[in-house]
Amino acid sequence: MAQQQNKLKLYSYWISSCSWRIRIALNLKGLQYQYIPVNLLKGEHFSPEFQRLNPIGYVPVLVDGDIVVSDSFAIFMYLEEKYPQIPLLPPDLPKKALNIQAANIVSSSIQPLQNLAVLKYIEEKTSPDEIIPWAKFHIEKGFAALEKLLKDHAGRYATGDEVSMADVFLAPQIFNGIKRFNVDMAKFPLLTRLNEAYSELPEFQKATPENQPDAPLA
Ligand SMILES: N[C@@H](CCC(=O)N[C@@H](CS)C(=O)NCC(=O)O)C(=O)O
Repeated sequence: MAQQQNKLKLYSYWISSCSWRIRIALNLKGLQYQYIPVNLLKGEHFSPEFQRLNPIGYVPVLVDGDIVVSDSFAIFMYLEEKYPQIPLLPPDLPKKALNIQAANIVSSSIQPLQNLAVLKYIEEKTSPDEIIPWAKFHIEKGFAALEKLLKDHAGRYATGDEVSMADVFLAPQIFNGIKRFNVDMAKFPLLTRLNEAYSELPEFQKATPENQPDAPLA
């Protein structure tokens, strides 16, 4: 069983939902890590040093000794295999597939469409007024699919009564939908209920943007 030998390093930005997923996973797995802030608004992700770690220049990046992994999905899978003591993927194959599907809806069919770089592009090519409607449209499409996908499987959490991968990806995305893009959550009762359940868990609370060292002082 792999023990934690090196202190992990996480390159993260306080409000980045992709970084936030990994903060939750690390907390749930009880792994200590060093937090290295990358200020996206100041463009620190475009620096040559950061781009050497992740050529596409996005957070998060995890450094584990000599190993560098970027992309939250890849980092999650890496952590799951390297640190299996507290698993976040269920052994039951259909349930595992459901978790991967739900997580991937967030990470490939929702978040990329509301990423900073995409919103800047929309703003430049159309107008600042198009940003929120664009993001909202894609988030709501994804949320509608997630409601349908999970409705017959959810327990206290997304795929049952144990916290698992789907929850790790859902929590930051639901928060973003509500706080940054004014999504009307009345249309998504299951996601609303899950969001309430997440807010009670210390591992999720510790990972929220306002609790990060690079969060601006209120
Ligand atoms: N698929 C990647 C996406 C990473 C990503 O989009 N990160 C955002 C923050 S959540 C970022 O660094 N954005 C910088 C930019 O858009 O310029 C992942 O899941 O890690």
